[in-house]
Amino acid sequence: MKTVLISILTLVSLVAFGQKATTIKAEIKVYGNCGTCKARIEKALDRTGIKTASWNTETKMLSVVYNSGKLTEQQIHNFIAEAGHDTDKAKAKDETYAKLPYCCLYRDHDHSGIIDGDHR
Ligand SMILES: [Cu+2]
Repeated sequence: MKTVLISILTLVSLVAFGQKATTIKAEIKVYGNCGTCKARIEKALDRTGIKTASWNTETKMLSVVYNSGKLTEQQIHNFIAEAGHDTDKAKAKDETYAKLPYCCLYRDHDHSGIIDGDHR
């Protein structure tokens, strides 16, 4: 009986520990072009559970620090897609993408030759 009780206690504490909210840092590839994209992506992640979010216009990598007790990484992908930007795990709806300004169209336009600082 005592052994059973200890086993149960161990199991309960393991489950409790497993669900403990932890701060996770993730690197997510987000498709986009310019400073306007950066502002849009970071604004989309200005919400509860996300501590910091910073998108690099050069590498197209988003560094995000979030609370895994409040949201999942997939939800972060979905928030970005809702703002009009594709990730490798979530795709923006065509009608959302179509509303982006020209400089932000990353799917069918190659902006790599544009040197203007705001449109890299
Ligand atoms: Cu843009």
